[in-house]
Amino acid sequence: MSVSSPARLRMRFDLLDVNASGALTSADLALFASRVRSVLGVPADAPKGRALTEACLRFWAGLAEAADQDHDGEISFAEYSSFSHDAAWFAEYGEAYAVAVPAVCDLDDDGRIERDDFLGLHSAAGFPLTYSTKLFSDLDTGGTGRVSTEDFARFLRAFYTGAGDLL
Ligand SMILES: [Ca+2]
Ligand SMILES: [Ca+2]
Repeated sequence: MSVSSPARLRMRFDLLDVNASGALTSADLALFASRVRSVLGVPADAPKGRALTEACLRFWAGLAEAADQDHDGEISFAEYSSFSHDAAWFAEYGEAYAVAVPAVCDLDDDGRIERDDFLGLHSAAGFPLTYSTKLFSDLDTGGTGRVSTEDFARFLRAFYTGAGDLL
């Protein structure tokens, strides 16, 4: 199974378009954060809940600044397609997200994410189950039934900035 670059662009856009409106807005990132908190049972005012919300706002701010060419508060697929989450963009706007998302899944703070929590996150994000189970197996290199938060963060960075195929 692999996801080519054009397919990944569409997949990323669809994943970011959490409310399936056909465009990306701040509401999508807010909805993502609230769904993830809900599925994992993390209160909005818990430190990791707050970190996730702030990371999502930052991600949105970076998207709006870089990709909303007509400044209408929405990022269309065409606008998204002409933008790239390059490493410099990601370091500024995506890094907090790449840290906060794995952290919120690591409910007992041991640096490992349980399979159910990993799959729960991905279902909250609208990620197809066939991909999330495959991704879990790929990241669970030791076959321990857990994925390290660092490996998951590394995957998230590559998912947004990498040019090669993933999954
Ligand atoms: Ca949307
Ligand atoms: Ca726009």
